[in-house]
Amino acid sequence: MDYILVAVFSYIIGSIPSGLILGRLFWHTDLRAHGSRNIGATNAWRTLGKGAGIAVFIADCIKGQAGVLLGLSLPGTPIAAVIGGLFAIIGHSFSLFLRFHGGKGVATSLGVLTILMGNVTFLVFAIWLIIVYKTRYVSLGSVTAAVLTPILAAAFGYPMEYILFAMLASTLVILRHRENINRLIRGTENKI
Ligand code: NKO
Repeated sequence: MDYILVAVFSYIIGSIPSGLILGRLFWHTDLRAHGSRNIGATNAWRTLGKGAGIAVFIADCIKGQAGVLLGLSLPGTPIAAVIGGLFAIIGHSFSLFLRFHGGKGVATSLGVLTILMGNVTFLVFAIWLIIVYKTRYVSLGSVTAAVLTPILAAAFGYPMEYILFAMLASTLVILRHRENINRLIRGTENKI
């Protein structure tokens, strides 16, 4: 029962469309009508500038952290933390408030990782930065980081629950980037 409550509350927290809210509130812009039409930090940066990108990144990251912390408030196994994190990411990507549309789960996943696996967070973030800096394709950085996350989680010897979380989150993030991947292959992907 407790696990279900964690899942439900984390899903609701994850569903809060930070990018859409911040964009509308401070820039009077609906991100869904500009750039890649995504509500994530990248499109906020691309459409509204650096400040908006960083603000949306932080807000989306906090949603992931909140989900995990909610799970960690339960005594017992790491499974509750994983459920909290995973449902925050699911909420972000299939938002209750956006008719089950939403973002791509990158910043929210990173938020979860900051609490569950500090060293993996540091490494994937560094790799993401290098790829984005060198290629200017944010999606390429995000997909590569997603592929590496479960591998690194296993390499560092994290509990099975965390590795399973990394595999599921990674799959979700990659699936959410299907159109980006197609554009990367065709050479028509947006740069930042
Ligand atoms: O607009 O389709 P777009 O070009 O915006 O956006 C593609 C982009 C969407 O993602 C975002 C969020 C950007 C946050 C940047 C933080 C860096 C994250 C480091 C890696 C995270 C690893 C994910 C782990 C999954 C298990 O991609």
